This record gives sequence, structure tokens and C-alpha cells, in this order.
Amino acid sequence: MKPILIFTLCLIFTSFVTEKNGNNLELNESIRLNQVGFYPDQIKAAVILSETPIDRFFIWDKKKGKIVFEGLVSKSETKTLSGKTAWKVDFSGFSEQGVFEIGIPDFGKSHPFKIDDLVYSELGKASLKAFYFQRASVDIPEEYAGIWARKGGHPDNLVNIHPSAASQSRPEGMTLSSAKGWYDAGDYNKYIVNSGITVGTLLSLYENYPRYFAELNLTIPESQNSIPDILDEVLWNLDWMLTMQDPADGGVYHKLTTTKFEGMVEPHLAVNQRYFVQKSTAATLDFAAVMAQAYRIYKPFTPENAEVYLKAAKKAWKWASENPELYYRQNEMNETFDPDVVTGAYGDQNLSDEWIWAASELYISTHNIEYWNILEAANQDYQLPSWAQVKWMGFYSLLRNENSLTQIPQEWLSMLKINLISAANSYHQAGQVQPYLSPMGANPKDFIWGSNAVASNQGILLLEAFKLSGKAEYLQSAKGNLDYILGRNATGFSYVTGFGNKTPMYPHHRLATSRPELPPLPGFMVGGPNPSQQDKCDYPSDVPDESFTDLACSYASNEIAINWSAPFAYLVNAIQAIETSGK
Ligand code: G3I
Ligand code: 9MR
Repeated sequence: MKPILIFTLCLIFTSFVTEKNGNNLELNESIRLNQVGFYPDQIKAAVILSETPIDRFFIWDKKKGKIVFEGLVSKSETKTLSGKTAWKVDFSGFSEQGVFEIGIPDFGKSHPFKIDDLVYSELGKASLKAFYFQRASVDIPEEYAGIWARKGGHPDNLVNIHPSAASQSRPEGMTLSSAKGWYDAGDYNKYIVNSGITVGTLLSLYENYPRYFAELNLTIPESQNSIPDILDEVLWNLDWMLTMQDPADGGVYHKLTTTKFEGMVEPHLAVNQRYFVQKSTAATLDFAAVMAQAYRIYKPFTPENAEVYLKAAKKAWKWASENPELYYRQNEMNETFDPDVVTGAYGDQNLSDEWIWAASELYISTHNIEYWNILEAANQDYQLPSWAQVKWMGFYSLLRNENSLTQIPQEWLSMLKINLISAANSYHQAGQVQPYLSPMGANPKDFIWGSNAVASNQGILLLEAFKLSGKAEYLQSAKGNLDYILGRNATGFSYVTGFGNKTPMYPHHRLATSRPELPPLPGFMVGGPNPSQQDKCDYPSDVPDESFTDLACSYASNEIAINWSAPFAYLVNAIQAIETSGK
């Protein structure tokens, strides 16, 4: 053989080996995948954005330093919202445990990911530990918080009655204590409506998977007591919520807040006067729902407290029945009362769903026919839960407890199930033809403020459908939305702080921004893409699913919030509970 031919053959051989060696490929962020990872036996897929064809992929085992799987890439039939061509990498056939990368010759490699039996174990815990970090009125010591230890803020022992909240027994300017609770979000205020859906979501998570939570240790100060840690954490907020009810009449204040948002300072330095602001029907009904549910959940652990919750719930229901239309309208309120309050409004103007949620929880906990009478007439259409839409919080609870609800006609429950399954079908089917391979992303209208919570709540619906029907396709689609949240999406971010290779580093979160020397607090899911861009920060794109920016100014896409953390914690922990059979 001529030397030149040998030389050429050698070159071809070396380049082939080089291309097919994970160590020689650069990270290419156009490969989008769940950056945390997968269970060994689940459907495992990544998406590649590329205008030039891609043929083959391999899986590179980082520890062994070798290729462990190879496969063909297929082209997606649909383009992304921004018109990009997507390619599907399916490695479901590979089920070894370890740490891997996807490699594409001449293109690059992916972020690393795990395949593991307990792949979401740490993430599940962190998503709940996030609530501990949000605790108001208490020091967060190193023993539980590591490098994120901090001084407590907001003792909330001297909260003023705002003129909008004044009553005969509690006149304007009166000072009362209203300690504990979780900070709502990136801000330090405490809002009952948002606390309501948050606590309801976490209690429902527990009510569905009690065996899993019997064991789950969150390393919080109460971890040694006999109550499951998730319930101990929720208690921190329930204790606060109880203080928001006026014992004189049962009405519940809409929020506890400063008049304006505090600056980006640490909690103990955010010391402006806080107020109880106006009672509202929405807050009172959400409070009634949560307290009624808490009654039956805490009864086996703390029976005396449980009675307090039920009493509070009934009293709230009575007040709401006597004051059915006290909406929270912040601008109108500011025309009448001083000082003006311009913090989060949570101003829901349609309360038909709040009545249904409260009636459902009260009915399950008391079996009193008075509450069923309200439900009987309810519209059973499916609505995805959010802070302003809580109807299905109640309906999920009814289905979860249906065995004890013998007074409800079977046809009524059947209709509820049909509606739930048909909504789950629509999401599941939409996900089948979506380039990112998940229900989230199929409908551009899903990209609202807090869109990642939309993805999480879709996941919860799919898990409910899985529970009702036993059909694995719903569980797969729920996992698809988790894949979406953790990186298989249009921006390539894993939207959960501290989990994944490319995660938000500058969330709109006062606890984080006020201490720039630390990495962001871990386990928080940020709001996600939102093309309305109300914060007017710099965004890289206007396309709905790309409209996200990792800047601290971006409260409309990069803030964290308890009502987003709760459905995310639900999704990841429920999947982990199902996979480890701790139902
Ligand atoms: O639902 C509509 C949708 O139909 C429409 O297509 C879309 C177009 O923009 O808007 C959607 O409504 C948006 C709604 O969020 C969705 O939930 C509103 O425009 C938007 O203004 C509204 O934003 C709320 C935001 O406060 C401003 O009020 C968020 O839901 C809510 O999560 C957020 O909550 C804040 C608190 O006020 C203060 N604390 C932080 C917290 C998180 O950002
Ligand atoms: O920090 C606030 C955040 O929690 C809210 O979601 C957001 C919208 O209500 O408002 C943020 O506060 C900003 C305020 O609205 C405008 N001035 C700047 C504030 C901090 O960035």
C-alpha cells in the first residue's frame, strides 16, 4: 500500500474515533434534555435543534469513558414555536445506571445526566426544603440550612390594622401579632389566597402518598417529632393563617403586607411597617378549604389542633355566606383608604370556584349535606388549578376521598372522572406531536406569568388520571412535563435552582439577591417563559416559550413563588412515590 493511502486511512480512522469519543466533543446547548436524569426503565428522550440533518447519536458513560449505547435520530414532524427544526433522540432501550452524556459526531455533546433508581430523591426533598428557607419570623441556622443559614426576619408581632381592615373590636392602627408563615415569593409579604392553594396542594400531595411521606426526612428543626416532615413544614404556614382570621366574626384578612415592596435587602433589614389589609371573600373561602382539609389530615397526629382547624373553617364559611361579594379590588381600596397599598393583589373577581373548593373540603371532612347541596349544582368542566382557579382542588379531593362519600350519586362522580380523563387525554395527545415531547409547550396560551406552574399542574392532572385509570401513558406524559421543567424545552434551562448544569443564577428572590456572594437557594422552580414581559427587563426572545431571562430584575419570568414550588414539589415527589411504590 502506498504511504499516502495508509496516511489517509489513518486520518479517517482517527477522526471517526475522535468524533465518537465523548471526551473530544464540546458541549452543544442545542441538545435539550432533562439535566437531572431518568429512571432506568422509563421512556428517555432528548431533543436536538438543528437546521442540518442529524443521523446518529451515542451515549457516553462518563465514568467508564466509553460508548455504551448507539441509536438513530428521527426528525420531528412539527417545528418549534420559533420555527426551528427539532430532532428526537430516544434512548429508552438503554437502562444502565450511571452518569452519561449524549454525543452527536460533528455536533457536540449534551449536559450530563443520571440514570438511577432514586434519580429524583434529592430533588424531591429540595423542592420541599425550599419552603423551610421561606419561613418568616425565625432564624434559619446552619444545622438545617448549611451555607444558606440566615438571621430571622419579620417577627410580625406588631402588625397594624390597616383602615381597610378596621372593625369595631379591631380599630384602625390597633397592633396584633401574626407571626410565622412563608414569604410568598421573591417578596416578603404573606397573602392568604396564594397561601391557600399552596397549602391545599401540599396537603393533597400528602393525602395521596402518605406512606412515602412517613419516611421522608427534610432535615428541619421538627424532623425528630412524630409528625411527617411535610406536615411539620405546612404547619409553619397554617399557624400563621389561623392568625389571619378575625375571631369576632370569622372573616379572613386578604393579606399581611408592607404598603410597598421592600428593597432587595435581607429579611432582618426589611423592617417597614406591616398591615392586616381588608377581609375578602376569596381569602375567607380559601382559608375555609385549607382548614377543613387540615382537620382531617392532622387529626391522627394532633387531634386538639385538628378541632381548632375545623371550627375555624366553619366560622369562615359562615362569614363568606354572609359576605359573598367582598372582592379584593386594590385600586378602589386605595381611593378610599390611606396609606395606599401597592403590593401583590391576588385580586380574583370570580369566586364560583372558591365556593366549590371550600364546600368540597368541608363536605369531605364533615359529611354535612349543606355543603353537598352547593356541589350538586356545580359546573363540572375541567379547569387547570392556579391561585385564581381552585375548583379542581376541590374535585380532586372529592375523588381522592370518594369511598367515604356515600351520599354522592355515582353518576355525579362518574361525570367528574370523565371530565378529568378527557382533559388528561387532550394534554397527553398534544404532547405526542409537540417537538419538545411534552404536553407543556403545545399551546402558546400556556405561557403566562408562572408558566412553569402551568406545566406542573398539568403534570398533577396527568398523575390523577394515571391513578384513576392505571394507564401508563398518563404517567409518561407527567414525566414528560418534568423533563420539560428540567431542561427539555425552548430555552435549555433547567428551571430549578441548583439542579442541572444550566439553571437560573439570578432569580428574582430577595433572600438570594440580598446575598450575592452565595449561590441561589436551591430547590426553587422559577416562574418560566412569559411573553408579556411585564417587568420590561432584557429578554433574548419574544416567542412565548423562549421568553425567559435569567436576570434578577425579571419578576415576570424569573421570580420564585410558593404557589409554583408546591405543584412542582407535588410532581416530582409523586413521581418518586409511585416509582418507589411508597403510595
Ligand atoms: O390568565 C391570563 C391569560 O388568559 C392571558 O392570556 C395572559 C396574557 O398576559 O394573562 C393571564 O393573566 C396573567 C396572570 O398573572 C396569569 O396567572 C396576568 O396578565 C398577570 O398580570 C398575572 O400576574 C400575576 C402577578 O402577580 C401580577 O399581579 C401572577 O399570576 C401572580 O402569580 C403574581 O404574584 C406575585 C404577587 O403579586 C406578589 N408576590 C410575588 C408573586 C409572584 O410573582
Ligand atoms: O418584587 C416584586 C415581585 O415580588 C412582584 O411579583 C412584582 C410584581 O408585582 O413586583 C416586584 O417588585 C417590583 C415592583 O413591582 C416595581 N419596582 C421594582 C420592584 C422590585 O423589582
